[in-house]
Formats: sequence, C-alpha cells, structure tokens
Amino acid sequence: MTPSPPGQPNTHNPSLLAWVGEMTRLCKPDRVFWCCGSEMEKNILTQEAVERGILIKLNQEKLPGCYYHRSNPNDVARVEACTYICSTSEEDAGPTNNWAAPAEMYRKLYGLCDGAMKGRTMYVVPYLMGPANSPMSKVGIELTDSIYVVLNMRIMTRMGNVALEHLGDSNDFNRGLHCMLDVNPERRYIAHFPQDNTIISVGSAYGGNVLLGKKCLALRIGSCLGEKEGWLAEHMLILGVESPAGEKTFVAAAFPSSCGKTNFAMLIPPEHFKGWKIWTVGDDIAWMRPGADGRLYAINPEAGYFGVVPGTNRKSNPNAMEAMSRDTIYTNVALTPDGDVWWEGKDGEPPKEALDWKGNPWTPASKEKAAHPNSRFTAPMRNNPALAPEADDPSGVPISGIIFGGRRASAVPLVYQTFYWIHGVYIGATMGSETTAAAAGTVGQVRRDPMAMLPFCGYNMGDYFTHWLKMRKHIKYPPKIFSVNWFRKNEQGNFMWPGFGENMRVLKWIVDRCHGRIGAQETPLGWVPRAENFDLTGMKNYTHDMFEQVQSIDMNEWKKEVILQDELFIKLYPYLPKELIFQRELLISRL
Ligand code: GTP
Ligand code: SPV
Ligand code: MN
Repeated sequence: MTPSPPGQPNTHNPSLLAWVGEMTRLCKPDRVFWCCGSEMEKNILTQEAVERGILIKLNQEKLPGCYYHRSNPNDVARVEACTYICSTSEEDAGPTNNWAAPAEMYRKLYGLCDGAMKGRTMYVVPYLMGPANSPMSKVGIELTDSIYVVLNMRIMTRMGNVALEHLGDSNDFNRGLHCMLDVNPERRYIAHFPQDNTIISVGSAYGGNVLLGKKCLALRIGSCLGEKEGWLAEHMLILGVESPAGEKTFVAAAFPSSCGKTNFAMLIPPEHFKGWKIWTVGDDIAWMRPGADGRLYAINPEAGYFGVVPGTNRKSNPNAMEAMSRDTIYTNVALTPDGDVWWEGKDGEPPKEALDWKGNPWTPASKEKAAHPNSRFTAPMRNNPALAPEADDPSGVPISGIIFGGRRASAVPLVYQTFYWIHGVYIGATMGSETTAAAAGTVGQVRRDPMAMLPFCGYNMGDYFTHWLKMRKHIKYPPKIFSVNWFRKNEQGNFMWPGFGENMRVLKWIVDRCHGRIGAQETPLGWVPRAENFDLTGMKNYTHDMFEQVQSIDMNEWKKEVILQDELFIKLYPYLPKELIFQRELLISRL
C-alpha cells in the first residue's frame, strides 16, 4: 500500500472505519487525524504542541529531543474511585471493583462526549501491544483529543501503521475513546466494558487514566481476555539475569505502583558481581502464556517506560537516567531557567531557582516539593542500555521465577521462596502494601493488594485467583514463586536493606533456587537462604547480623498479619477458591 498523506487513514478495515465514523458523529471534532507513526508526523505534532503551550521544548543541548509538560494540578495520578468495570453483571466485576450497568454508563459517557470535540481535532491512534508478528500481541485504537496522549502513546506502544498492518481487516481490536472535556474531577470516568472490548475515559489527561494501552487495555481488559483465552495479564516487570558463563534466566516480578518495578528491571549489579548482567524485557506489564515446551512464556506488551522520576539518579538507576536523556517527555517535574529539569533526589545540587511542577517560582528554601511525587518520564525502551534483545521476540521469554513484593515497613522478610504453586498463589493473593502517590488518595496506608493487581484486575478477584490456580495444569514446568520486601524498616525508621543494585544478591539466590542448585532452610513462611548461600561480599558495613534481622520472622507479627488478610478474604468470601482458605489454615498451623 502506498502511504497516504499525513492524517489520512492507511486502512480499508470496514469495522474500524465504521466505528471511527460513528465516534466522529458523536464527538463532532473539526478535524480527524489518523496517526501513522512516522518521524514527520511526530515533528508536526510536537511543533503544534509547543505552539499551543502543551509542551515546552527543553534545552536541546542537554536533553536532545526532550519536552516538558505540566498536567492540571487536579489531575496528577490514577483515580481508582473514578475507575469502573462495566461488565454485564455486577458479580463479574466483583467486590473489589467499582461497577456500573453498561447501558447506563454508555448513556452517561456518550452524553458527556456528545459534541465534546467541537473546535478540536480527534486523533485516531492505532497501536499494537506486544511485538509485531507475535500471536500474543493485541491491537487497540485510541481516539483522543489530546496531542499529549498521542505523543506519549507513540513512545509507550508500537504506534501507527504497524498496528493497522497487524489488524488487517479483522474486527478484533480494542475500542478506546478518550475525551479530555474540561479536565474536571467531577466529570472524570475511566470505564471498561470487557464484553465489548471497549474503554471510555473522560475528564482526565494524565497517565494510566488516558494512555489506554497501559493499565486499561493491557491489564483490566487484558486480564479478562486472559481468563477467557488461557493466559495471564499481570502488573509485572520482566528481566533476564545473565551469568558470567552466559546462562540467561528470566523472572517476572509483581510490585504495586511505585514500589520498585522500574528500578528492579534496570538493576546494575554491584562491583562484586563481575560478569553478571541484568537485561530489561519490561518494567510494568507482563502477558504470560504456556508455551509448547511446557514452560510459561512472557512478553512485554509495551515499547516504552512511564516511570516515576523522583528518587531517580545516577546511583539508584543509571539505566533510567540514560533512557530519559533523550527523546523523552517529562511530566510534572520542575523546570530550571536554562531549560533543564529538576526533581527531588536528582544528582547534584538543587538549582538556585526553578519553576515547580505547578509553574510557581521555587527555591531550595521552599516548603513545597519542586516535582510532584508522581511526576513521570516517558522514554522509549530503545533508550535503555540494558534493553534485552528478546524484548522484540514474538515468542517471548521463558519465565523461571515469579516474585511478589510489597512495600512493608514490618513483618515481611527480605526474601523467601514459597513451597509450591498453590502456596505461591496464596502469598501473591494476600500481599499487603503501603499506598503510594501513583494513585490519588492517602499515602502510606497498608492495604491488601493481591498480586499488585487490586486497581487493575478487570473481573472478579476471586475468579482471578481461581484462574491462577487453574493455570498450573497447563504449565508442565511452573516457575518457582518468591516473596521479597525491599522496604522493611528498623525501630529507628531506617531501611534494613540498602536495595537498588544490592537487590542483585537476592536475585542471585532466586536464580540459584530456580535452577535447584542450592539448598535452603524451611521456616513457617517458606524456604529462606542459608547464610552460606547468601552473598554479602563487598557490602560495606553490612553484617550477617543485619541480614538475619531483615530476614527475621516474628510469630506474633505474623499472627496479626494473618488477621489483616481477613479484610480481603471476607470481602471475597463467596468467590474465594477453597485452596486459599486451606493455605491460610496451613500457615496458621505452621505459625
Ligand atoms: P509504577 O510505575 O508506579 O508501577 O512504579 P514502579 O513499581 O516501577 O516503581 P519504581 O521502580 O519507579 O520505584 C518507585 C519508588 O520506589 C522510587 O521512589 C524508588 O526510589 C523506590 N525504590 C525502588 N527500588 C527500591 C529499593 O530497592 N529500595 C528502596 N528503599 N526504595 C526503592
Ligand atoms: C502505576 O500506577 O502502576 C503506573 C503509572 O505504572 S500509571 O500509568 O499512571 O498507571
Ligand atoms: Mn505500574
């Protein structure tokens, strides 16, 4: 096909053209612009965004290809209270999701979208989640009136003609409609219709609310498709560990929002681990499916990172710093007079003056934060020096280990291995974590966040556990399942484990356990490292005693922990698989 001029459709797909026509008649934009994904198109749209003040061009000598964006201060994170699963029956959404009857929600949202794009452009954004030519990949089409969304989707997904080619004349695509409206929290809805493979998002212009490929399609709708089609859509990073001998082991890890996925996925091993290398496959989402050889295979459906900025520096995450050094969109950080960006925890001295994330003058003496705690960078995964070549492999990577981890100041040790699959599912299902700035609301409160999926599971959480248990039957060589906690604190309130690059030591133990190379010690929680198998060499001022402290299991704390799990178990009681109830009994008896 000869490419059409900019903005014109490169497809004859009848169902796609019909749906775009229908939505055009609803939203009544002045102009419809079909995105093809070319460099020229990127330049045209970026230029327009700069002219309209949506983006600010950063210092191109320091940050080539980088732009700056401030979102509306009322719109800086995902909003779980406005997120709905509009399945046919309320039971299908389950007790952990907001539900509304689909007909009613369609009526309300189509009402809000009626004429909402008058005087504006509707961008048609075709995007592919997953590598080209992968049987695991899925196509979405997002219609949006936000140029910022288009430019982010361009980084986060394989966007444009590549998606239309993958789709061909098929009707099998996700229909996503996004209208900013007046960015009013009172009229903010992120609504999912799993039975129609449809998403409608209105009233926001930020992050997971509007980059519909990410949490909406890849997780909420994706988890529903996975249950139907026999695979798993998970809030997990994927990384490869290469040993000095060249052995590559892939693991996936679920940590809740802002609990360390990007950092772990880009880990650089400490000096002592000469010859070891970590490869990033993905930093947020994994789609996993049993392969013909009996192993579980994972792809990263995304093509970029929408990463937390504060705390990122040359020491904590050099690969992320490199990734965001060019062709990156910065959202809600601080802006310095020379067109550079600043945030809490960046290397070097703070600037003498800057504009904060709201655009107000800021100095180091200011009480307010310069960057919003949930400020983000959007960077192409190709900028990451540690990007795994397998990130483009249509068949994905074989997963040897699955890791669950929350942000827990107490009780949960640094690392342990669960006894077997069902026990691992129980540990994932009962995971607790402190809330973070990635979602609107109180920060620092422990809540149950099963498998880091509480805000992202598109169906009944009880059925989701059942699906995990059933998956075992289709995986001949199931991954081993582990629990980690980088965030345990001592009585003085300090972290008991240095984290970041040092997490390599935990990973090394996990890899050795996956290959059955080393023994371990049995405890009521699971298998823990023996001192001789856990490498602390080269850690200045970190003693075996300190390691024992961070690994310690306090029976009284754990008896309380089991009771905290009730909050979720009682909520889900009618849907809870009995295996999990039995696991709880077994844990109590071991304690
Ligand atoms: P989302 O993009 O919201 O899904 O977050 P994420 O899970 O990718 O979290 P990310 O890696 O961006 O880390 C979030 C915060 O946790 C940052 O402020 C990090 O500095 C901090 N963090 C990450 N890893 C560690 C660690 O090993 N130890 C400690 N103490 N903090 C960490
Ligand atoms: C998360 O909250 O888990 C994120 C950021 O990864 S967002 O894209 O806003 O969902
Ligand atoms: Mn996330």
